[in-house]
Amino acid sequence: MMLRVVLAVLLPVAAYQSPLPTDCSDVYRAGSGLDGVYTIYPAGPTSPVQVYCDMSNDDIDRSAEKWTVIQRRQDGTVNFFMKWDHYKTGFGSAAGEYWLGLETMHLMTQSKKYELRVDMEDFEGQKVFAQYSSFSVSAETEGYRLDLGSFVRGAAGDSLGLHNGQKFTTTDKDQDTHGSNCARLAYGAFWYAACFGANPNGIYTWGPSPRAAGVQWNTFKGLEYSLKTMIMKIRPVAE
Ligand SMILES: [Ca+2]
Repeated sequence: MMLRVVLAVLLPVAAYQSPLPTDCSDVYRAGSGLDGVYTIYPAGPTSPVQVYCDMSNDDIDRSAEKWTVIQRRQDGTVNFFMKWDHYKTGFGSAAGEYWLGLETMHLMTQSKKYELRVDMEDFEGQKVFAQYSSFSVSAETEGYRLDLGSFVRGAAGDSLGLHNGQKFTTTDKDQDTHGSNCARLAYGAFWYAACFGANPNGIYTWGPSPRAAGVQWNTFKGLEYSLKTMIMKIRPVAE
């Protein structure tokens, strides 16, 4: 009984002092420093979104903290060969494989300046990453265009640069620069040009794949190797 009274008094004050988190950086600032699934509110209090927060340092880069994961492949349990509406709203599970959704990515990246990091690993245990100085997604009326900053560093190399400025393409919405539909050719969905250097949402296969349709990063393992993991994550750029 006493606890209930105390909570009733404290909660409105706490809510006033701590606005709802819009990304994992906010979650971290509010005192949660552990990796895991958290709820964020990029579109306001009535639209909670579950995300995986990569809060801790890892073994290849000391600065790998407070990242909001926007895409994750790791075991092939989620089907990524999905259509426009799914890529718009998001799918999968924040505890496993998922795509955050283009609308949420747009809302997040129009309110703050974000940087992007892509972590990946092959089936031999080699881990690399590629980091970019900025990442934003335009509105749906502009095709959810990718606006990507410069390649900063990472042994994975720059396979995403050629996707800068491209609109998003799915099997049922062709916005690429290829005569055909790159989502159909590459069994994925992405900011394809004609067609890709990176195919994070391709078909999950195990290692060598004879055709360019897997989870690929050209400057790491080429276009005939499907990676074990691919994780795209963003965080606010320190101003
Ligand atoms: Ca096309």
